[in-house]
Amino acid sequence: MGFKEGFLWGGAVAAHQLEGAWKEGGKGVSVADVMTAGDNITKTPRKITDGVIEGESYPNHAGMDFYHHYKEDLALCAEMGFKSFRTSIAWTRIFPNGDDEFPNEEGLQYYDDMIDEMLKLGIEPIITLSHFELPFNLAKKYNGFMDRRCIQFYEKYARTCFERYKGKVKYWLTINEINNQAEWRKMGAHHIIQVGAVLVKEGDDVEAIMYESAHNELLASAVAVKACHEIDPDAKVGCMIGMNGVYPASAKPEDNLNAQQAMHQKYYFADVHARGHYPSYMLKKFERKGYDFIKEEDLQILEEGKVDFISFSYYMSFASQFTNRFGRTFDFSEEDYIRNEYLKASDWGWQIDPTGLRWCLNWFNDRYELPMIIVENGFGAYDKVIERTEEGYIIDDSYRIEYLKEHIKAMKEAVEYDGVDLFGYQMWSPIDVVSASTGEYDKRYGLIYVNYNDKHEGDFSRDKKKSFFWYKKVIESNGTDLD
Ligand code: BGP
Repeated sequence: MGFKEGFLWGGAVAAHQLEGAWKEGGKGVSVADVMTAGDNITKTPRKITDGVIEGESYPNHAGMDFYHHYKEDLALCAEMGFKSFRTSIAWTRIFPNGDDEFPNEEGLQYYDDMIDEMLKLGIEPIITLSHFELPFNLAKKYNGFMDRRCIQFYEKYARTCFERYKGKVKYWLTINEINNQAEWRKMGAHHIIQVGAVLVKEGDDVEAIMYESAHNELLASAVAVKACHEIDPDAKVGCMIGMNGVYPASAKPEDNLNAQQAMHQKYYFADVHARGHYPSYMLKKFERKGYDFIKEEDLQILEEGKVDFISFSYYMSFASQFTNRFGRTFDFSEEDYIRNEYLKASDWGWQIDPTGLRWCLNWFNDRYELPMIIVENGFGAYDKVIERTEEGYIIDDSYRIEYLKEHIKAMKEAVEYDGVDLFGYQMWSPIDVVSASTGEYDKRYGLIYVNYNDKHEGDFSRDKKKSFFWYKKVIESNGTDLD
């Protein structure tokens, strides 16, 4: 019973949200570098500017200064007993413009040192190749993944990383939350630029753009999987899906079918990654809409680039109601989401649903029967600094402990009762980071506090929260001591 030996307990971060040093070490400008700070209180969304504009505030430029603090941060993770650490490589540290002829040695060396540091501490690196930080030049010059040349640029970047870190990195993830963009109706251009560096203009057919650029991203992922298998046969490559299951609002058959269609629309990406081909329901949709971007030769590329495992993030669940918006086609729109009266939500409206994690683990398992790892799960909150306690913490984040505890319990049930093949759990994020959706510093997820805030006060010093000590015990006991 319980988690297997060597279970990869740990935490996950992303380069653009943590590293800062946006101009150091030969780094180029990424799409994250042109995203301004938003604000949850005033409901101000992040803006994507046309390059870096003076007078605007870009939180990813400083991040949490992990670039200079990574040794200290990794040592703190090791103190908690981390078995794994997930971060991403910033594409722009390796190929500053995305289409450069040669890689930037300083960037390659930086990650060499960071990965060596993890290995020295007995921490398994899990590396994401693309986590919302594509070169901005690819967006400007090619309109990102709308242009098939970006598949080659991504392949070159991926091959460079596989060759350089061969034998050191055993787990790679191709594209972070590739499926987020399926929610383009709610998020607009935001996710499409984050995932694919595609700039959407007024009057564009966003739906057509989303499906076509996503297809090219799926091809890029497949090409990378194949390349990794050739270069380092011992390494494994996974997809990364942003998983937040959709429940029907009621037992009404139409609500049920609508929720199923929502799952199709949001998660067909996983079908392509894991099965190597599009599911029939998507091919039918493309036929209905007259999309013809899938070429004959693409089929083999997808078939040869099936992933070895599934990785996913899980924060919340959704519920949807049939509104007849699209009639009997049951095409889904996230505008049909309703508030789930059985769930509480965070200050950002994210509905807290630990049971849903077990549901999602089973959904993946039933469909693909592949090994799985949870690479993000956590609670964003406004933390309050208190006097240092005798135990040594300065934040009492019992709410975060509660969230993580209940989710770990649900994941344990999925392992013990449902027999899902789970090889790791990484909470998001061990260190406070800049929020991806809002660009806020004050939306904190960390077990480790970073002294910096939305008012740009602080010195980036690190300190422990109550959850730091709790998670250490969880790992020490391999998930048996959750109190
Ligand atoms: C996922 C992203 C992460 C991360 C997390 C929390 O969507 O992969 O990059 O940020 O969500 O989201 P946020 O930072 O918006 O609270």
